[in-house]
Amino acid sequence: MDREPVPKKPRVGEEESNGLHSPVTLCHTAPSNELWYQESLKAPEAFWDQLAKERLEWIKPYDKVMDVDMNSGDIKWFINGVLNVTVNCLDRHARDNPDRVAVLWEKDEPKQHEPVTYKQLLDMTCQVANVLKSQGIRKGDRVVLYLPMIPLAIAIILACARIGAIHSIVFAGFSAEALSSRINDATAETVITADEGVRGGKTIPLKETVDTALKESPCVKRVLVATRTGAAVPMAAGRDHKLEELMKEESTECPPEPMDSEDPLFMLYTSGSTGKPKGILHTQAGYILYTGLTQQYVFDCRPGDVFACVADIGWITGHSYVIYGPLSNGVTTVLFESTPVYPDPGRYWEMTERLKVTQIYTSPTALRMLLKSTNEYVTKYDRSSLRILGCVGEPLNDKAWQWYYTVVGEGRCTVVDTWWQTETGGIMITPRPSANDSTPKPGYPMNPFFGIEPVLVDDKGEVITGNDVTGNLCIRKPWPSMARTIYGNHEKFLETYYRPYPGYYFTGDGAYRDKDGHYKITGRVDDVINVKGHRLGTAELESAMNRDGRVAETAVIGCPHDVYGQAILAFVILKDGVTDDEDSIITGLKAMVKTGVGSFAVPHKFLIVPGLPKTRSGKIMRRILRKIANNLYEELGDVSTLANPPVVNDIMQKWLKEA
Ligand code: 6R9
Repeated sequence: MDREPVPKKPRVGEEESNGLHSPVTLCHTAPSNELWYQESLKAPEAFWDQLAKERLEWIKPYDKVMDVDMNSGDIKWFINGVLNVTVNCLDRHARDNPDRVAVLWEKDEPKQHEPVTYKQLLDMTCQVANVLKSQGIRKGDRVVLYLPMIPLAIAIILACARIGAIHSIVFAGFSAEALSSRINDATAETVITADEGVRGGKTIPLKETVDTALKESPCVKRVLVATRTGAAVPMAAGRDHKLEELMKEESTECPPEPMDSEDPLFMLYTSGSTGKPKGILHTQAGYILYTGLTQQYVFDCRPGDVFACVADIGWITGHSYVIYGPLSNGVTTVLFESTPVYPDPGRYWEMTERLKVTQIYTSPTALRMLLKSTNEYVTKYDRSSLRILGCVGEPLNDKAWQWYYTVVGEGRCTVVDTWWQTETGGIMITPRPSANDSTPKPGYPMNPFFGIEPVLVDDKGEVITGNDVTGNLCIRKPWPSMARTIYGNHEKFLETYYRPYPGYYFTGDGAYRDKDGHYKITGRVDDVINVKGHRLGTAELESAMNRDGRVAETAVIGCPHDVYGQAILAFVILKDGVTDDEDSIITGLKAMVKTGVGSFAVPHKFLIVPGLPKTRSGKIMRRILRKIANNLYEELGDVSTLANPPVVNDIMQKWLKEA
């Protein structure tokens, strides 16, 4: 072959025996990094082949790097390869550095942390894996996890991966109903939970919520209950078991199940434009390769680093950057159980000083909340260990970027605003600190990661070339951690991601490419709203509220909020003849969302209106509602297609009165 070989990186920390596992170590020189990016697009097979060989431990090598058709959505990576991701995350590090800290558990209780070494985590994982096997759980079975942020949760997740069961983590803030619908969609026979969770000094009744959920989930045969607080919780005879008691009976050795590269690893539900959340499915080899690679390069992760991604394990950020990415690289990952403001807004920075955190990865909402307090909460702690300040989930506005960079980082650390999605598995667009990239611009995730080729496409499906342009954000080339399907609904998968713009993966986001070719995300182009960095489908919230017998119809939109990014605004039409006062209706609707989805999804504002703007075919014109909620009355656009024009004025009057 006449192509240039992928440039070898200078090895970092070679003198340290506890270096990152991979021979492809960190790159600090701009030219080779840029070369590497070019190479990744020019010869993707060779690029990913080298990385997969060097970074992963295989039980049996693969025959072919990839077989992906971006038109039909048929996706396969590392064909016929056999491996186990837990060997890559645990065994190889426990073998070389058994006493290295794998997980630093930052407990909810202020100033308390507990280390778990690679050896301990491997032992714990194997014990849980043996419990799962003794309970009859086999490769391919779905296991639903509803868990607090405790080290045993990581062992449970990895135990599923050890035996080849597919984990489906449901964020522990979801309601019983939301949990039950996810259990049923996956037809899971096993649920693993804990007695209670603890967050911000409050307890969360996890087992109780599971019990309620299971009334509607007859498929569940067993519930394993881990201990966090030791609270006495009801245990159904024959169905419920204390996990730690079962673990005592089991050996700390469990051979890893040989898994095909394309066997499912996990599913994770996310909101789309329709009412029903989608179980996004990720597979083995590609996911573990890409999350490890991005964790190392985006965060410039070096041997001995203490990496603190403070996301909950119930979201994709927790999956990829609390668990799989950092553990595959053999670094120390922080498991943060608390909130940014408990016991006070200095929590992150006090933790940074105590644990000597080198990278912190949080959300714009958390930053916007923190910058409201005096800077003393930050400056009184020693933050000299920090090198990289990361952010994800929603646009990082200029004010929050500046505060992060100047106050938290003292102008010394690199801010990485990373753009990606549940569906992409790992970070896609990001400044690359190890690339000595051009100076990051506030509000810009900047550049595609290795192998990623973003394109902007207009509504007709034409690729928009040149710079200083806006369009629908799509991805042209396949990457290893791309989602493979929606569990049980491949049609929906194709319809959502591959049919809108044939030949491309469609992200659902809009983006702007500036004159220098850097990317900025302009927001969702579908009916998904993003509140505090959490994706919520408008249809999901509406169907929860529509169950209130007094309501004829509802419409939910996102409107700008200075802390949450977007606030949820609900327009409500009552049935004829309903005379209840507005407060009682709003209280009822809040309760509906709380039970239907979870407290975190309760709308911030309700507007009871006489009607909604609709097209003649009966579709709600959200565009008009959004303009009203943004006080853009002059820009309502063409209302001639409305079936009921006077309603716009009624809504506007109501909004002006109450906003
Ligand atoms: C990882 C994660 C994905 C959606 C995505 C986009 C928004 C994420 C962003 C961002 C602007 C960023 N988003 N990162 N918007 N700038 N840096 O958040 O996954 O929960 O699936 O959400 O979040 O709209 O499409 P997920």
